[in-house]
Amino acid sequence: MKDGLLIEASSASKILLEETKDSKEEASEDLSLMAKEGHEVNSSIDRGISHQFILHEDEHFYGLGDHTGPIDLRGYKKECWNSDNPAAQVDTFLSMYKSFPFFIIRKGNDYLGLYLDNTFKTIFDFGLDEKTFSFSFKEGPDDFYLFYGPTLKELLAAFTKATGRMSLPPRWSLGYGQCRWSYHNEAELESVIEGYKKADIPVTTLYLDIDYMDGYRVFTTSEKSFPHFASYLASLHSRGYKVITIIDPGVKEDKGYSIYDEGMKNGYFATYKGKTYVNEVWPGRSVYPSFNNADVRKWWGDNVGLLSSQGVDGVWCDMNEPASFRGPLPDDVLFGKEEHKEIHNVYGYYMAEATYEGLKGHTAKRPFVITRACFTGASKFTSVWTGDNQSIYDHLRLAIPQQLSLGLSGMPFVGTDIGGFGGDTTKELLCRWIELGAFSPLFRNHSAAGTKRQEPYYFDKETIDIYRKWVNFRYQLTPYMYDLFYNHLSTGLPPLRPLFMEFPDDASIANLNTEFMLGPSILVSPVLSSGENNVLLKLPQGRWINFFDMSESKNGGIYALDASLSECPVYIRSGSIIPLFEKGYTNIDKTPDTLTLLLFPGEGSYIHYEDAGDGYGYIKGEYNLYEFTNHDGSLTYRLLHEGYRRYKKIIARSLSGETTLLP
Ligand code: MIG
Repeated sequence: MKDGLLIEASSASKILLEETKDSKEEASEDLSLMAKEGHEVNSSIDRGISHQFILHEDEHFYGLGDHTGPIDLRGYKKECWNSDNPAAQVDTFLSMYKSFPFFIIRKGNDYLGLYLDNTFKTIFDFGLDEKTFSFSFKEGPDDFYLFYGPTLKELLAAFTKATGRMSLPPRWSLGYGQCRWSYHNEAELESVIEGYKKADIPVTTLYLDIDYMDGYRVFTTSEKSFPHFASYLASLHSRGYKVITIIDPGVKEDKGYSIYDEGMKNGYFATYKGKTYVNEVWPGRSVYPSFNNADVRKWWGDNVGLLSSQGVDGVWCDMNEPASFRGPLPDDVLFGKEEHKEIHNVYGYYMAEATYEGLKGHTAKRPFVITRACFTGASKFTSVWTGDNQSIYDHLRLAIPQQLSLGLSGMPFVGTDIGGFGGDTTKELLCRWIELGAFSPLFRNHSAAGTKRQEPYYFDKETIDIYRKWVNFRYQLTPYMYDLFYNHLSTGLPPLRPLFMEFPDDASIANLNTEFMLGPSILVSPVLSSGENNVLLKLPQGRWINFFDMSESKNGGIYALDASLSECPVYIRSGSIIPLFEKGYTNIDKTPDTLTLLLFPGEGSYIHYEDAGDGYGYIKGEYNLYEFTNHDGSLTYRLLHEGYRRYKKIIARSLSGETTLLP
């Protein structure tokens, strides 16, 4: 694309995108005085190529990964430059941990996606001057792709087809997890297990943060803290738990440490002015693997394989922006032949790829990776969490647009640190967060070292009861959540969806930041502020049924609803079928014998996927696919595919009672 060239993308002769004639290099203002006074000076003013488009009144902008602020980016400026910024995340943050240089323009009922295929720092201005919007960058290719729906769902299908979708995650990854920086040893993990048992709250995954390592040396375990690492993990497995361990990219500069020595011998680390580049992270002086090199990824993956052979079930990649304690890496640090300024935004992507391939190559199970930093297309390898939020209501609220924006950027498996990572949580905040978090694919409570303990059993009986209610609810919802990942394979759609994805004709709900859909059927409207035992529920046009009381229904509109501390309003689109596992289902490795279908009043159909929950048997056809149809409370079904042992019992529950079907 040349500067000044007019491009038009039109639907039925409507112009959807119109480049201004003076898309060009922008002049930079002199802000040095402000900088002298200590103000943060926007680094983005020094631009190279800029594409500028005419902004119309009816245009709104979405996507760009887990940016802070509202879901509609109109009026905001953002940058893609992966950043580990420890300050409390606020709307004006320019960049977060991840880069998704992809945004969606909604113009009336039309949707246009624009993907800028450039890994260098890129800048997006969604109409600060109220006349134009633009994107710009100093370096890298001037290549961008347009995706046209016409619907948002079709647009996302096309975009994820081009950039990649997530394959089926292991079902256990949808279970509940407890994390803390850090559980230091077996005794601490045992006390977590005990705490959950006493509280009668199920937990599937236990996380080990950086202190399980020997002096933060990646791929080691501490002899002192975990002297019998593999056999201890085996003991956890025998009791039904999964274990996810953190790994960091920074390799300790330490002669005699095999990872360092091997990497040095093979030239696997980044260099600067002819020498291995050293910065500082948790292990002290550290070096950075060049994950953009396939040999380095293979080597890294082999080490991930060794970790998994000790019993680690999933791997959590942190600090891969990459983070550095002694100032940022210079632009011209070399990762192999490529400069840092080009690799920076894809560093986390490549680390996640290396980690995923390592797991995949070393077990017959489905890999599960979580990463903090990544780039467009990373869903092929990894899930994400939104990084270091804080125990504040602003971040409970932010969780909704953040997760929705990730989904609109092609990332389906998302979650936030439940309860908030930094700072001390409160009883009320924790309760409200578990109610929201129960709908996130990644369902994990995590908190920082030194903060008030955040495991639910440290709180009073009321908190424990509320927490248990929502964790149990989530385990029951497992088949619906898993179906959404099956659905993602063919549609590219995320489980968490903004209302306008499902109800594009209702402009009144398009920019809501307080509600979301889980899949096509479940609308969630959590309480997001302290002291408020109510919500202002906005329902799109149609008929909605209370999930917890099928006899109560509402038409589209706005309602003031009570929601006591234990309640989170959940409304179901009429005619929906919601599959549940039985109360008490917590052994998430096991496909249960019974499936319950809730048939909400109205007409609708639903595709349900059943398999072993892990491994690759499904690729050989070892799964069942059911099509259920809801005729206002009565059920018919067809088996679309049979390749796995079937449920022994299917129960259909509707307003008129319960019927049992033998499959
Ligand atoms: O500099 O490993 O976002 O989840 O607990 C902090 C310690 C490093 C940042 C991660 C957080 C994790 C923490 N890590």
